[in-house]
Amino acid sequence: MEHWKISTSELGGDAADLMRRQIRFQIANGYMGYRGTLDEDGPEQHVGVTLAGIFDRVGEAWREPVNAPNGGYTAVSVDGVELTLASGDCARHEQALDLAAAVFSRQSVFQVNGKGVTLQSTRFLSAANPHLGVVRYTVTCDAAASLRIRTGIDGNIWDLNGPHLPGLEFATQGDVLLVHGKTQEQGIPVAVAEAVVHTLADGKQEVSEGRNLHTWQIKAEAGKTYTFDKFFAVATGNDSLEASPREAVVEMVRAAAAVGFEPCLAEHRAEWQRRWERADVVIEGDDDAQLALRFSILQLLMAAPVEGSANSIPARALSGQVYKGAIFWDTEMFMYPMFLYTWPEAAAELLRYRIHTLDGARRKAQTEGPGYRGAFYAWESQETGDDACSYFNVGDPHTGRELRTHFRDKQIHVSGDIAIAMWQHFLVTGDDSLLLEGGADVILECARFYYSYAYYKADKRRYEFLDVIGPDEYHERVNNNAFTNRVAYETLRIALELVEHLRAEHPDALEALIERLQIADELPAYAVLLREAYVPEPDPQTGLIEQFEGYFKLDDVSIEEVTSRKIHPNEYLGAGQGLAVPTQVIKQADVIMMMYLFRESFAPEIVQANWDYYEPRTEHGSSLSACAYALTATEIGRLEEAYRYFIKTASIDLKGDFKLYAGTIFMGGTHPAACGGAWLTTVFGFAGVGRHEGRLAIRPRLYPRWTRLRFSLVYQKDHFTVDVSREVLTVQAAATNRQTHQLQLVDRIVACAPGAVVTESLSPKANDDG
Ligand code: IFM
Repeated sequence: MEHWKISTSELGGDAADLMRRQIRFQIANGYMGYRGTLDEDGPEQHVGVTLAGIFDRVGEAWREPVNAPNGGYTAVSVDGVELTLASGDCARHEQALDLAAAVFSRQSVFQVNGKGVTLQSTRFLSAANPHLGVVRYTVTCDAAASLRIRTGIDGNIWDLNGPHLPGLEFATQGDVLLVHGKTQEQGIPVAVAEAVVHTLADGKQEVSEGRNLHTWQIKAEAGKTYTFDKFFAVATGNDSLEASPREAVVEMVRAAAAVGFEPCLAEHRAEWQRRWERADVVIEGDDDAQLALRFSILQLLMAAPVEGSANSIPARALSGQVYKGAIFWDTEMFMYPMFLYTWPEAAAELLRYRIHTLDGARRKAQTEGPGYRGAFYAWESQETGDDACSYFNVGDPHTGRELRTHFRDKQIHVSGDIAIAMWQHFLVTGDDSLLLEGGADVILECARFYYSYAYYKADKRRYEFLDVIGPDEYHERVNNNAFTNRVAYETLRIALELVEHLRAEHPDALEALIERLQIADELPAYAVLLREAYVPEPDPQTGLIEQFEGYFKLDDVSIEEVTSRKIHPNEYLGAGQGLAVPTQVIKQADVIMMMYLFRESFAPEIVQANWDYYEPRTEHGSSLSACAYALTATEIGRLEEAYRYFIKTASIDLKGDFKLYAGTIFMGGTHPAACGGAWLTTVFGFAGVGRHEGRLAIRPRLYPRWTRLRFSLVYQKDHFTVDVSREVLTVQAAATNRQTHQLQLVDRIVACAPGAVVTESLSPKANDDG
């Protein structure tokens, strides 16, 4: 199990340590996430079974995803003493996460009245049936004892802004327990059922303290192990099921219980094996990097939306209700590329979510005005695509007051980020069906949005993008942010290329599209805007690109100086009066993010000049920042710096090295964008994978301590295994590939037929200089 398991025997710590542990050990299956809490935990320990794609609002509080009643609940008492880690009776505890199949397990040994009691459980959320969770639980006492086991569904739910399921109802159907309710805002039914398979003597069913339970009183024999298997299922009114959620979950747990624990686990493991065959990356020579990267990839694979759900991956995945369970640009820019190159069907699912929420983006353009049209995608997007981001999105920890932020109304780059991802799907898969499914509408509506947003500056004879926020959120309402302008430019370029593609390949679809969007009159104007759009270029003397107009005139003080001025440790450095606002200290990669995204467009000396300028001024206040620095560092052969940032991005959740609060806002959860950044840095960065002149191109610059990198890629629907050692780059094409590909290996173009193995020797220079 080397590099396939994490574990801890930590017992104590403060509330923050506990929270970080629960985040690290969470499991998910795209439909729901289950924080790494223990079987006996309840809302005080922040148990969360967070559901994908179902949201609710209570009063004026933020809308957030719904947490389901906890079907994984079990509590045990021995001789009248409840066994909990907090009780002080726990002598030894270990919990583990099996990365190969997202299986959580725990073993806790308690000492009660001189008797040793061991609790063990194994929990997984089925990858084969996403509604299903399964737990095997065992209790062993080393002396005769009076044992009480209570297991079932806990209807006491921890919410950030709930309760979302008030007035839960409890029922039984034969041996199956049921808890169900409806969301407050839309009355969407949510149901959880649970069935237990056991060989215990008869117990009883009862509803007690908000829980629907099976209870057993057992005269436990010394050394005997008491085992039972729990099957719980969750369904909501959002699911396409033949029966009602209540009927469906009862049916599901009955079926799973009839199949049994082992076969359910085997089916789950088989699905995980298929996932890892696609997405695993082997790093030889560096155990820390291997574990951190695998853990990062696991986070993305666990969060991949269920096929056909048109859901996407929220900024904190399914680890809780943080950030309103919303989908940000994080998904397309940081997570999506891994799926695109390893599991394109899942990548398409992520983009379908944007197709599905296009109307929400259209509504936002109209309401955020003045005169905006097209698709202004939500900064924080939920199920309809309307923006969940509040105008006051951060709190001041001194006064508790909400601070006006402009994330929602000014972070316009999000539309272009989505359009770029949509076009990438076509380029990398070679399949334009997603464009015909609505992807083309998304691209053209994003272009239309920028067309409606641009200002013509007559004296400069150019179109500008004013009053925006770039990726660096500490500087709001700036003009001509380099990243934003380039993304807008690229969106318009893609839109026109798309039209040409459709004209050549699908003229009828183009005609229908133009008619549907009523865009015929505007298209020529997009070409003019493209010609005359202002895209900041490097200064000819310094090579620097100014992040936005006036940035270089801001106070050039160090990050240490700015942070030393804080009065409260959780103080937010941006918004109106934030300490970073008058300075050149930036929150996250901005120009450098642009240099990663458009890496074909910048010469190494330009990247280098900007990296050296912006890096000391970047506070990395966002988990999205480190990977952009890592990636661009590989482009310029700064492999030590690249590695430093790689480890930062890859181990954020593994080490729990993240903020729990921004201002007054709780932010604890996983960081799937950083996890995606770990994959990007490894595969696009150290292995040098990319597209060049329409070909799959690989130009390795292996980190010196790594002796080998091995991974799989899917390109134009064909499969390749890539193996980079210090001496040679080897690409093996699957025998089932449909065509011969022209690959660019370092500087050579090589034909790679189905089943062929092609190699390129790597000089030490190739690896070390990038
Ligand atoms: O999308 C990011 C943003 O760039 C920085 N603040 C956090 C958001 C969610 O991760």
